[in-house]
Amino acid sequence: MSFEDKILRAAETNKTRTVLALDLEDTDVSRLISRSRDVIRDVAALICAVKINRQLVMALGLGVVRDSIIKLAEDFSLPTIMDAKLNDVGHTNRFMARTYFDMGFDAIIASPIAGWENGLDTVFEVAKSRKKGVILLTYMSNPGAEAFYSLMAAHTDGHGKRVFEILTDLAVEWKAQGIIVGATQPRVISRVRQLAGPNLPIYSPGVGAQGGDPGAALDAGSTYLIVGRSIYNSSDPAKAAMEFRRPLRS
Ligand code: O7M
Repeated sequence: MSFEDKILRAAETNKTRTVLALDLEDTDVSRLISRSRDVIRDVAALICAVKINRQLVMALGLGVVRDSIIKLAEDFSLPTIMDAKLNDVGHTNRFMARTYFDMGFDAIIASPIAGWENGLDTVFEVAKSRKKGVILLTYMSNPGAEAFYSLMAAHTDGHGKRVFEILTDLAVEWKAQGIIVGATQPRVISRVRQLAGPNLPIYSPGVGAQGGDPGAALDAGSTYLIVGRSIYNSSDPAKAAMEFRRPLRS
């Protein structure tokens, strides 16, 4: 089953659009593993995917992430997304994408800034051959993101476009399986939805702890919400995940 089918199936089964960002920190490795696993077990029926950041891979190593986290997510039929933010030249991108996919990840996040030729072409190639997903970072959720992503750039067609508009066009052209737009920017989400059409999934981080409003992001056109601290730092993660839960189709 492809990544898109897996996440859609989990979203429909669990009546949710929440992707759990599993970014826990702990200096004690075995406690980090058990806390991460506990959060997944607590909220498994309320989320549609698990996103893992490089910080967890740094702390645990890829083999442990595979055996203790990816396999657990699979037991709950939840796809896993590697937040690698790939942004290098072709051969190293290919190696990283292949390695993460070999570990069992269903999708990978990359930065479109690297461009296509001898950049992200290799990532899409590897992903396509294995029915994995590539999700592109299009507008970040932090306040400082505006300085670059909203910059007006002269495009080759002669018209000025903002950087995020160019990145959205590229995601469509490259047939990405999703794009990331911060939930803190509902107006940007609306514009991206307008440019990308109705079918390209928009993943929005930045709700809760970063101040973004889930309802505003979804109304503007986001498909999925990426939520971390508001769930895993809660004394009752399941209750917190319930509060973020929105059905995919109402
Ligand atoms: O809910 P939080 O704020 O605790 O976590 C948000 C998660 O989304 C965390 O894993 C970040 O790495 C990620 N994220 C952002 O917060 N902002 C962005 O602009 C982009 C991402 C992201 O997922 O990038 C791929």
